[in-house]
Amino acid sequence: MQRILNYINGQFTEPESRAYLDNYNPATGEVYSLIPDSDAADVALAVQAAKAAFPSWSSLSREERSQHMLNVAKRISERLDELAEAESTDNGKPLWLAKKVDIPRATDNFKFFATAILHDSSELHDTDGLYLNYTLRQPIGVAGCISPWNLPLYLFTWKIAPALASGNTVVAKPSEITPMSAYLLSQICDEVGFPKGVLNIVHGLGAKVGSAITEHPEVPIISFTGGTETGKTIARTAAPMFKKLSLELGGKNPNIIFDDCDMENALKTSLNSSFANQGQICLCGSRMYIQRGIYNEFKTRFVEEVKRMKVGNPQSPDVKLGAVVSKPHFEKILSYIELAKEEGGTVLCGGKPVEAGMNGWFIEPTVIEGLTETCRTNQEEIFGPVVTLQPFDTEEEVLAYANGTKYGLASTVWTNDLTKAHRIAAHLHTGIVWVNCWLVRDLRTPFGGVKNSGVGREGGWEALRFFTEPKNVCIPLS
Ligand code: TXE
Repeated sequence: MQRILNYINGQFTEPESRAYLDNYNPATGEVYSLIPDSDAADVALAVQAAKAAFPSWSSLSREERSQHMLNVAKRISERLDELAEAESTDNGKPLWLAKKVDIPRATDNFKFFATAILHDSSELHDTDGLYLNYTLRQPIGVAGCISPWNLPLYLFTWKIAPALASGNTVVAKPSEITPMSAYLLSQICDEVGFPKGVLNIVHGLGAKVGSAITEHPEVPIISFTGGTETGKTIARTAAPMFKKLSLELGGKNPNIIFDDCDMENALKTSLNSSFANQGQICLCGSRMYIQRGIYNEFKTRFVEEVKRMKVGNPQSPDVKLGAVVSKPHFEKILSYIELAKEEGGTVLCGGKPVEAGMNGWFIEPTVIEGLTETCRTNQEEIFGPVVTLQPFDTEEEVLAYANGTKYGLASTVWTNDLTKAHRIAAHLHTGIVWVNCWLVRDLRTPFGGVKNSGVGREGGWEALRFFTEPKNVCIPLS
């Protein structure tokens, strides 16, 4: 069986413990590879390597750093098919989706930040002609990057690329549930001669490897994407050490559909925003609020379309939904569907596991109505192919529903009234608002949430600024 290895100081290494964890294919329910069960000893070696590589990497010219990163981007594109296959096997997502979205985005992440640093600039403040203050933005040191399983390579590179581009070295940990594409990325770094020790990848459990990275005194900056509870644990560890922290956490995103919307577009996009990647995207809309005038028509048409969505073998080009990522996650999603029924919800379609002839963890896309906005089903992140529908009458009412959770990541608004769109967008308590579209991701825009959805912003200059420390230099003019 294939064994994944850590990548430390440019070497493929076994974990110090020599212990391995099982890695499952969620479509078959079978173990298909082994991953290092690393611990603090491996993290210590990775930090040591990253620290040693920092002076040379941070003093390279921007063009040189950029070129190293572009080499990686190019090789990711060249190995697209293999990476997509690995991602689909590891995660359960449809192969076509990994080919179309996940892997190309990993290339784009490297390209985007590799070229962004060539166009960077900083501020200068003239103090009444007496002094000049300029802002130097310098790399920080060893950055810790911890990423989740839902968009494995996409989110791993979304953190690593800006950290590296701005001159830091990195110790990174992919999710233990989906480690394969990160392992292939380490092979790519090796193939293109990426400088040793600049990017180190340590595999293993969050409670061992993730916490060792967070606790390490020589890792002053942490970028994390994952569950809100894990985010709290990381924040508790990082706070007394005064680490710089970016946390991208869960969501319970509202999808608000006004009766003056373009119904065809709202219907088509809402199918995607509800069920893309089996609903396992932090940006998926999980609470659909539909204005009463079109509620019945929208509901009928939406449910008809959902019933037609094919669930099954991630390798088939015609499946819309593959497997959910793991057995515990499968059980969690099903338990939320049971909870919704107990809370008085009516399942309009779906709600059950799908056989798919593969023994894996498949769930029907599920639509539920008849719940209150305050019940647990509508308050807690399910992170699966489950959405609820609820009618509303007024703008004030729907804003109260939309803003009435502890989360605040993204929201979607459907209306053809431009003034209303601006008004609603301004009043939504979320870091991202999409009007008449969903998941349009311009990499330059600030990305992140408010409330329990996280702290800080990723993307564009926000990310480059996060991964650097601003220093004010003041010089008298006379
Ligand atoms: O994520 P975890 P889980 C949500 C979603 C999901 C829930 C839990 O609701 O059901 O979170 O998912 C590492 N110190 N999201 O438990 O554990 C872990 O190894 C440092 C939303 O799978 O947060 C992995 O690499 N690191 C989310 C990463 O954290 C630790 C995407 C994320 O795993 C750690 C995924 C620790 N103590 C889940 N414990 C999104 N925002 O997109 C774990 N990790």
